[in-house]
Amino acid sequence: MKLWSGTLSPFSAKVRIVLAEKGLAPEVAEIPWSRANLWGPKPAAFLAASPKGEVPVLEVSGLAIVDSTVINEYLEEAYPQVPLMPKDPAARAACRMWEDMADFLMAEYLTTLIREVFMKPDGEGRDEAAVAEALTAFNGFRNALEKRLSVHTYLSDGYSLADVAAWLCLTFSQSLGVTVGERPGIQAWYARISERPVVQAELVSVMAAAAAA
Ligand SMILES: N[C@@H](CCC(=O)N[C@@H](CS)C(=O)NCC(=O)O)C(=O)O
Repeated sequence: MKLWSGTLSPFSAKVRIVLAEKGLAPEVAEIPWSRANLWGPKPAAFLAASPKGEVPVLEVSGLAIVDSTVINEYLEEAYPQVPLMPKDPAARAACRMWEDMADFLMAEYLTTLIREVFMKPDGEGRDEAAVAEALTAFNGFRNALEKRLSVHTYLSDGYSLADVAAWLCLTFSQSLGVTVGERPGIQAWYARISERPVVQAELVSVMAAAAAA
């Protein structure tokens, strides 16, 4: 098994956490990120495996699996010994919807914050309307999370793929100025997820890469 991954890619982080939670340690090939070049260079072997030129990609027995959600569902089916989804079909649908919501925010609005906040640290030329739209979207997500987490321990029935995606969405957006605010349900859940050794190791690695970027 081989993972094409980017340390600063939240979608790659989703897969790294799930692999580690399941006790899997594939060979990892890094696609670097820099302020000057963004993602790249991208080796020919990576571009052959990834039609969109995006990380993550998991190569398994000659098959290149793309998209973090598809990869994680493959891992869930191939390595069910450490389950990260509930069994009940309705609960599985709810789990997938949380993951999809987190993925949507990361794809649409984390990108905005990276472009407008991370890449323009002095604020010059910043598209404030785009930033405001992103902050509103993150606020709506945090409200939905708080509604669930003020009465439940996890987003699904037990720690799941949904918690991994939502935790990454909050972690990456917090590093770009989105705060959780007075939301005790999220705060307790965030601390609970962060305590997991696999998640803690991922956090250390991402923070070190972000500091160096
Ligand atoms: N839907 C995809 C999104 C993957 C994605 O957007 N990856 C970004 C990094 S976070 C990427 O590789 N971008 C390459 C580029 O923009 O050149 C997934 O869930 O894996």
